[in-house]
Amino acid sequence: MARCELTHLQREAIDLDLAAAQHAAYEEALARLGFAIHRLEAQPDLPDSVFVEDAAVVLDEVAVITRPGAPVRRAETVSIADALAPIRPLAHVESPGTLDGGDVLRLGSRLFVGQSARSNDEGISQLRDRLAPFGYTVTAVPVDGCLHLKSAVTQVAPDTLLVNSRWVPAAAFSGYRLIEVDPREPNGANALLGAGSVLYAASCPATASRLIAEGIDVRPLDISEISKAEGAVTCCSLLIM
Ligand code: CIR
Repeated sequence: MARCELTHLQREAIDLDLAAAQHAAYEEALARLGFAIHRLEAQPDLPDSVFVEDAAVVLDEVAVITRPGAPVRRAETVSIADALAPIRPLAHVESPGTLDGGDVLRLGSRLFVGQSARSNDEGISQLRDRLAPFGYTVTAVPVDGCLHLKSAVTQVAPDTLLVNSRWVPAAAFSGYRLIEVDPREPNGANALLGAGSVLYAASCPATASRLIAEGIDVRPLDISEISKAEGAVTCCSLLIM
């Protein structure tokens, strides 16, 4: 992790023991929500491999193995494809397409995909082609100022999204109820919805209060070390429901 990719952050020392403890607490929080944890082997030569979300888009009918936008991250897809092959037919994003799973927000049969420094139009178009046979629609959304679409918007309840509308146009999500992050917490739009609860960074208490006021069950997690690697709560898992 000390050699992770960084785009919007300056490099800071990461306490690896603390990072491991925070990751273990993250796993425990998912287990408490009822998820069975399938842990992949560590990949010490791939500093960003803990961010498994970026390597695949898993749906009921198919798992699309991505082609991450950062070339140094492309080898991460090998172990993810191995893990998913027994449970889903695989499809692949191919060169010159690039796609990071962090750019893919799935809302039922609709997928919103960030046009970011990591995901290009060719990658988004390939995702659309791979998923069209199953009835999914893919809508490209411009992202500006952050790493991924899900840095700027995530789902927090069936029809409700948490958004930082300075990084993504809120109009792209008309029809959904939007909760805006507290302006002091621009990184607060990444929340992980699972089994009706939301895992959420403890570093964003003002935004957490907004979620709680809307009746959302918020489970705070200290992810300070993961955040230093430009990660957040969604990126450390692939939820298969
Ligand atoms: C990267 O820059 O690729 C990693 N250091 C962080 C990836 C975070 N992934 C995510 O939010 N889906």
